[in-house]
Amino acid sequence: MTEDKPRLGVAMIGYAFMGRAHSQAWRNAHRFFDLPLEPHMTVLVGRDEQRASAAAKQLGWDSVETDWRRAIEREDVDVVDICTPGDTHAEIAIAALEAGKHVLVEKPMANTVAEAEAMTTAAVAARARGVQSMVGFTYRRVPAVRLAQRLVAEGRIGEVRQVRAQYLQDWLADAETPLSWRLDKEKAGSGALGDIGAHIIDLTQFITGQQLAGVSGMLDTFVTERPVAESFSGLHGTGGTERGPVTVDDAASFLGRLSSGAPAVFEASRFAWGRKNAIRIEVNGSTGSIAFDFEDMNVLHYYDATEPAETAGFHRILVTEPVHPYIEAWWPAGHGLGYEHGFVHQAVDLVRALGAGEQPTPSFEDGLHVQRVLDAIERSAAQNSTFTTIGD
Ligand code: SOE
Repeated sequence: MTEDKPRLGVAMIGYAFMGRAHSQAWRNAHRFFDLPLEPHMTVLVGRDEQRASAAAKQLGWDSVETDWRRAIEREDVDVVDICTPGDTHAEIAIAALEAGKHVLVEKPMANTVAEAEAMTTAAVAARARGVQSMVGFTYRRVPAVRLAQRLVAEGRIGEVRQVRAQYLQDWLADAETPLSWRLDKEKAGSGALGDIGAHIIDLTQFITGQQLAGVSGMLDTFVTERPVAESFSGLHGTGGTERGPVTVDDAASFLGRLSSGAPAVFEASRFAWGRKNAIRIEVNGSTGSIAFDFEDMNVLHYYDATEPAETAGFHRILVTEPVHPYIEAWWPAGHGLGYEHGFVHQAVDLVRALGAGEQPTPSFEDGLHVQRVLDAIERSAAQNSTFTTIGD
């Protein structure tokens, strides 16, 4: 069906939780959506040849490299998909862009503003040569989130007055959950702040169409030492008797002001027992509200204050109709989508932009702004939550 489409060779670096999520996206995108180019799962990169080969076989990659530098030199590679910890993003992304490869990088884009700036400089130079780049803020691609963004842009809730956003998980609430790279500042940059706080910053900016102009934050680390992992897979592992330090925040609480001056309240925690992947965002406007919770991800709640008071109330919109974003390519109404579909939609949007020779979104400029927000929250927290303006 898609045989005569031009080929798009993909190299994916890293094959843990995110690598698995991206692999199913590369496998399915062109099978469900009509794309201008056909992605090929050309090469998976991992340092340990045996483990990388086993992962490549399981996930469907054609070949393996143990050095990412070799992968970005390959002529059969057009896109480099970076699914490694944050401390490697800048070096790989810049080298790939300079080698003429399009780049998709997992969030947060980098560990520091300086790295994100260097990546953006490389992205701007590459764009002039037709080489594109994108940051993987996947939740933008959840149909209900897309619908929320559309309703706000169409003025269906009027002027944005207030936002409250939470990203709550509980995989660290057990003090015996062992250490992993996500708890190491050198590797991850920050803790809940960058890992999941970055998502709600991006979602807020995406849904409202506004940037955060300033923030005030608090960072807390509840468990400062944990068992060193003997084995780890996804977010869970087994620890031994040796213990090591946690060098990042466990929870980030922050306030922000959008460019319009509207206030936004945020909370990111990996310690919220019972909350597994609860991304909740509510936007109140002058004529209505929208509310979303990822734990019920096929639903968007919409309140239209212009309706007669007698019957007004939150509409529970089941976002599974063919008229809803991305749905037509999937299942009949009511059958619903899951976590993995956001990654497929991300691959779809990237490939469509590449086919059209356009810059995909979110761009590295968008990612850099999120990085600046993260940095401002850290600086604010270090100064007793002083309100900190986000610089250019
Ligand atoms: C861990 O908190 C994590 O895997 C994040 O790193 C991802 O971005 C999120 O999608 C799921 O949770």
